[in-house]
Amino acid sequence: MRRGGLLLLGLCLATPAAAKPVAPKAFCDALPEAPACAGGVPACTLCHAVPPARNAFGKQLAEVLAPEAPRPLSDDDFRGGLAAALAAVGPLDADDDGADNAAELAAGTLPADADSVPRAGPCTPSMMGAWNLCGYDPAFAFKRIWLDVCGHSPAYADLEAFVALEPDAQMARLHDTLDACLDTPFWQGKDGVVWRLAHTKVRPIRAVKSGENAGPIPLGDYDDDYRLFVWTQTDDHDAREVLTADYFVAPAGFGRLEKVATRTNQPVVGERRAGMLTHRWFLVLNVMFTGIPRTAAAHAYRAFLGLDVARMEGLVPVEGEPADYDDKGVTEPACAACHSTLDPLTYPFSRYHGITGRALGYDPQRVARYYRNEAPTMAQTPEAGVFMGQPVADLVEWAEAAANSDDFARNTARDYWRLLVGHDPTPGEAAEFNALWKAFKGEHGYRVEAMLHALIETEAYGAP
Ligand SMILES: [Ca+2]
Ligand SMILES: [Ca+2]
Repeated sequence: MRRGGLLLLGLCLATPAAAKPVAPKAFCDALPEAPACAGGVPACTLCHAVPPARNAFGKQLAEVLAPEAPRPLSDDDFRGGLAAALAAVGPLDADDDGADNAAELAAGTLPADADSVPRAGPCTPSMMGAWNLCGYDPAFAFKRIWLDVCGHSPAYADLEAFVALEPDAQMARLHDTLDACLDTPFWQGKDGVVWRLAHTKVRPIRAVKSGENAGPIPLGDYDDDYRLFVWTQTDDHDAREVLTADYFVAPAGFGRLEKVATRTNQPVVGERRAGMLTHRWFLVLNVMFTGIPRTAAAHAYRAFLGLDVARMEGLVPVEGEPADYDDKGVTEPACAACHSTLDPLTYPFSRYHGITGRALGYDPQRVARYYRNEAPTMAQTPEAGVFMGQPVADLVEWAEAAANSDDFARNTARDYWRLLVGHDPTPGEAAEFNALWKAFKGEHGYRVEAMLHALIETEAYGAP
């Protein structure tokens, strides 16, 4: 076994024996409405000083968590006992700040930090400013929509006319304004707001771009990735197709886009396509020359689901994994904590070529054909994998499961929340944020524009 494999992807933990990768998710299973779960799962610092050392709240919790069970606790004992233990320490005040632990968890403040205390008392209206500082202010929202979505302030006469409207008419005008702005090049054009929102998912590199404005070593044209992203996020389109599309999106002149069945630079055949995940650029960048391309799975998980395996997010360990087909040493305890999730998440990516000479696109024999000499068990690498506990036969099924997951809906809503509200949902905004991503998955039918109409009605957006 190669010890160098221990550093693989930086996923190995310094303290495997004491780490509890299941803890953040178990917490949210026990207290799903806790504000700390609004943005995904709580930070380790809820219970730990520096993991594995516990803070004052973590110590109280550990004392009453499954007291009869052997130490260190198994994951099952931990999960099984957590809800009762949280209830038991609720009336205590770990940080002595006057608010009991239950009140702090409900308010989203930190039960082990005396400087973090639930805010008392209602908001007091300010008489000083033009905006209504105590709640939703339609005039503030009106100006904000103009700036955020149309790219400039409203004309003074428009603002005056808006303020003169009755409240119902003001709300109707806000939605009309949003609709008009959503159709502007500022919002949905090339290099517009939505296009730029894809930067962290695409991770463009000018030097290896092909197509228009090609670099010196043209390997893939990521404009296709941006176009698919913009298409899925605009008009009446289903945002999940960023992961499930079996089509491409091409320029159609005058800044317009159109769906097409093939692109000459896109080698993956129709029934093997999974939206951006099987675009040439995604595979060039994330698969490259790797037999078991863990980077591809980790990037997809992070970019589209908001889960960073390296930060122990989204870990759902699979029995018998990691099998370590490529002999990278990932069965070491320090690595296995993350790789028992990451490796089965990666197998479905292993049949897609990255940068390998003439062979491009999908090849069911790719690992056996090109990588069998890398390790004795390499050729046994399966194509089937596991996505969050759910077996998937291939990447198309992987993408389908991902697109339908709560994490995808939450991450998509969070992208726009960050963009328009300006920061991650705070504990105080958790109720509005949770309602938003659930509506996106439900009544909005994964239409981003429908979700944005709901977002502009939130206090978080419209209260100055
Ligand atoms: Ca307290
Ligand atoms: Ca506190």
